[in-house]
Amino acid sequence: MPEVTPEEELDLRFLSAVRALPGDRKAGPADLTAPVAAGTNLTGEQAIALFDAQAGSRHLDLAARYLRAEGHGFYTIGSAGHEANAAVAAALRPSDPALLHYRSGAFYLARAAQVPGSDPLRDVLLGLVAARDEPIAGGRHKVFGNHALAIIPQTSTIASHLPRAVGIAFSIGRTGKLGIAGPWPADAITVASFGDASTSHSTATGAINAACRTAYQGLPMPLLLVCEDNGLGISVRTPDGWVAAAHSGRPALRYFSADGCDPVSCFDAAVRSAAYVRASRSPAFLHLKLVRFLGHAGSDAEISYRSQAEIAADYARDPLLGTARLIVTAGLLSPGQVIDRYETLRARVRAIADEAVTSRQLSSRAEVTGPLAPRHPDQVARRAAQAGRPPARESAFGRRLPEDAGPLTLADTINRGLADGLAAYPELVVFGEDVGRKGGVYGVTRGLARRFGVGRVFDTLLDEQAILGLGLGAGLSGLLPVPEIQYLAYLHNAEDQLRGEAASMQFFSAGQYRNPMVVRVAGLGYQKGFGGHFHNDNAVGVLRDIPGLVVAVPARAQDAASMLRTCLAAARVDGTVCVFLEPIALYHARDLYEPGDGAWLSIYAGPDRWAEAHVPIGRGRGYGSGTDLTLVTFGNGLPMSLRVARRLAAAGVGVRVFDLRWLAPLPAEQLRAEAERTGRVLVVDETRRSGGVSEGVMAALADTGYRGTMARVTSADSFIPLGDAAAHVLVSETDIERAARQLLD
Ligand SMILES: Cc1ncc(C[n+]2csc(CCOP(=O)(O)OP(=O)(O)O)c2C)c(N)n1
Ligand SMILES: [Mg+2]
Repeated sequence: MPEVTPEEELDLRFLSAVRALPGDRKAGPADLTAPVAAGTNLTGEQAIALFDAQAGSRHLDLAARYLRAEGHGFYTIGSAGHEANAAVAAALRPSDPALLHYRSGAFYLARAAQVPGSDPLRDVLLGLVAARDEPIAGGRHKVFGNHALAIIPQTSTIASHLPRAVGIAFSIGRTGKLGIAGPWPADAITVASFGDASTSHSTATGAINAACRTAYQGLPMPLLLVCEDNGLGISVRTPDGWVAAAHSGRPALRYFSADGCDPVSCFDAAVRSAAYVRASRSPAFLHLKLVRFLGHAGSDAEISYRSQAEIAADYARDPLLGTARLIVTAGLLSPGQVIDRYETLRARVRAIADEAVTSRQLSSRAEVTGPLAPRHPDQVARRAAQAGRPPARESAFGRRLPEDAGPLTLADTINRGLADGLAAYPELVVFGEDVGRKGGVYGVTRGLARRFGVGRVFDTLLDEQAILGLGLGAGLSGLLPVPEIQYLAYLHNAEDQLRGEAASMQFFSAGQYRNPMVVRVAGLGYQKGFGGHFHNDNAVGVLRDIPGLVVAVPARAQDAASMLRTCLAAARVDGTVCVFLEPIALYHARDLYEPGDGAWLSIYAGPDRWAEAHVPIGRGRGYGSGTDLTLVTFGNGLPMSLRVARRLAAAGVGVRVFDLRWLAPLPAEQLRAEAERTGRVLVVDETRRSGGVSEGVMAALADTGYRGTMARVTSADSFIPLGDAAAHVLVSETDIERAARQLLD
């Protein structure tokens, strides 16, 4: 006899258990609108709808396996054993934003059943075969997402959706308070589901903490956290009782729990928890105790870490069987009728699957990358030139408009640029550690909270993942978030929220969801030995390789406000995710060549000059017209290179300096033209020798066909030490001049 596969076993066990249910349907038609039992509001109709969603989900899991075996399917992580989550969808509204665990298939089906015109079985099957017509990711990922169902797609990084969920929950109230039209109804609640092992991930603990703390502060946080607890994270057991112990009794978080194999218990707990969150605008933790069938995924032989007896014991706790039992014992359907429904769904899934395998997959690189990072530079230029109406500017600046304030530093210019942004975009919010009352560690946001109110400029808790998560949720909710990360070194511990979440959202939703964002980051070295590595961090490689991410580095006041306007406009027009990397050492610099020359200050351009001053994304800036040598640089390298250029000019060498201004995308064509004017390029890169900017610049020169000489001078592959020792690792003017002379020889 051929061996029975786990999925056949699951199927057969369910069928025989239903057949064995006692008795036939009671005489007379049951009242489908009445509760199925005393003490619950779950009606017969709802119980049957739950069963349909659960059975549909079960058949999708079986289909994932046969599609894989037939060579058509690419994904086998299923929802079998977790189908109780259908009750959560039943307790919510289809307009409540949902961010789902990869085992929340029955939730997906149950929600779709509330929205006319949905075809969730087809949606999921198209996902399994990576079809181009799949409704959310368009064949880029198998994920539960659907714009019409307010289901926001996830990456597969454990818990990475939770900071965003907190951000969305926060933004439901904040958009209302600011009078901004957002996509969610004012009384919506956010739901996020995840596994038990995931609750231990720092991203989850950080997000749950952020939700609790926000609610504890008295701010609205309508968030329903749903833990689908099957007791396992792949092969690793979650200690018995841990999820309850860790999440019950937490400040400002109401804990609910239910037995996943009992549909009445699940439905009641879901209804109570959702009602609590909706009415109180406070977070709740709904703990569903479930089982996991069919191993972690198709490739996982769970028999290697679980006993046969343990696996078999789970069959008695099958949530689908629990619902079937309820339906039969409540006299709603006979066992035979339950089986008929189950078999009808099997046939529908098979028929759609047969069709799905003929659907087209993404067929070119251009098609795959199309939604990654759309760019409409003309629209961005127009938007960037629009100022807030005069009264908005007047209330932003009072009687002293920044264009009349005389020469400003880089920090002051960014401050005025942010104020102009706040005046131009009513949906713009500025937040981060210390940005509110204190006005930032370097005073860059000084006065903004006072002038624009703490609803728009505010301090957050000390958690970079939560700060970016707030940006992710705010961007999706109609706001224009400008989060600040206090230092570049502290972006790294939260970087996946930019890489995995922000930058991938348009890609994995085929452009249906976007999270516009301008992340301000203070960074880079040269702070005269102060602060050591963590305040002088120069590691930007980690940003430059994120697909679609824009990285701006304004080195001087004259460029900073224009570049900021471009980033804000691109975020608004194209949903662009921008990192605006501000060189700390230049924030308050005034002079360039000699003390007192004031050459690093600049008059702020008034709105009548914004169109002419516009700096498109990826447009660098050239200085000088020498024909002997091109210095290519950015950030702190710019003033150093300009000084070296002047010294070389005194020695009769014609130098031009090119400031990249954008590290991603690089101004490749302009770079080649600047290089060809001299045929000799020295890249001055304050970041590392390995993985730093100069590698990309030299590759871009080679790629664009530049055939002249090139060399580079960089900082060391080192962390930056405290005190005078910092000078040994950071590239210096002496290094630049020496390398330039060598190149000229
Ligand atoms: C950050 C991260 N680390 C590791 C993984 C690999 N991984 C995928 S699922 C999983 C276990 C998750 O267990 P749990 O949260 O309990 O969810 P379940 O699969 O049991 O429903 C792991 C370790 C991942 N996806 N993301
Ligand atoms: Mg688990």
